[in-house]
Amino acid sequence: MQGPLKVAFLGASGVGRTSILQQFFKHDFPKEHIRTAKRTVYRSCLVCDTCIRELMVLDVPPQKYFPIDNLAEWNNGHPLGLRTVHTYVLVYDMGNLDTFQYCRNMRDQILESFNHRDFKIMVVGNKVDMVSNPHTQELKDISTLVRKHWRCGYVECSAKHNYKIGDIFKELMGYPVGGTAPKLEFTQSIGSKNRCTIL
Ligand SMILES: Nc1nc2c(ncn2[C@@H]2O[C@H](COP(=O)(O)OP(=O)(O)OP(=O)(O)O)[C@@H](O)[C@H]2O)c(=O)[nH]1
Ligand SMILES: [Mg+2]
Repeated sequence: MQGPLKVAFLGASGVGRTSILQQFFKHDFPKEHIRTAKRTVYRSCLVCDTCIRELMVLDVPPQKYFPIDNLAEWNNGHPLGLRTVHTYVLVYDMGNLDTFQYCRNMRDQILESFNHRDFKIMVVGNKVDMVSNPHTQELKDISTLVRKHWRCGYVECSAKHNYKIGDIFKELMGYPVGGTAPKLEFTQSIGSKNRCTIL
């Protein structure tokens, strides 16, 4: 088996990073907003079809700046391990599109800070349940920008309703979920094919 797949969830405050991870790893949805004050690590083993992979996910407090080099990562006395990650998951709140700006900014900083591209970036739109019309031009533009121009995986989900949370992890495991804008129904999104399960 390969070493653990190391993933960092990044996003503006309150977009639902912790809720997504609590929903996936603990089958729980924290209704109150308790700000993440220090790094939390979730570990598990994922099985996706015939592929098994150890997973290590970092939930970190919102970062204004991505550490530009290893020294910067160590300098603040609390290294977060952000420079040794395989996939960065940039989360925004679909009910507050201003939070997408954080994703743009963080993506630019990540790309600028490395002289290699041995990592992936994916984008997650959370709180789709807060959006009355998921087919607005603004949301289509974000989806097109991420999928076609950035060439990144993109999932629209609701941590509250456990809707498409499994798809985030399928995508992380290398099974692109692609897809159209979600329908306004909240069912568990893990179908019988490409099943992604925690061991
Ligand atoms: N309606 C709705 N609310 C959500 C969803 N996901 C999270 N929330 C709510 O949004 C608030 C913030 O969620 P958190 O998971 O704490 O957000 P976070 O990104 O971890 O926030 P920080 O750690 O402060 O940066 C909480 O009140 C959650 O209940 C969702 O899918 N739908
Ligand atoms: Mg949090």
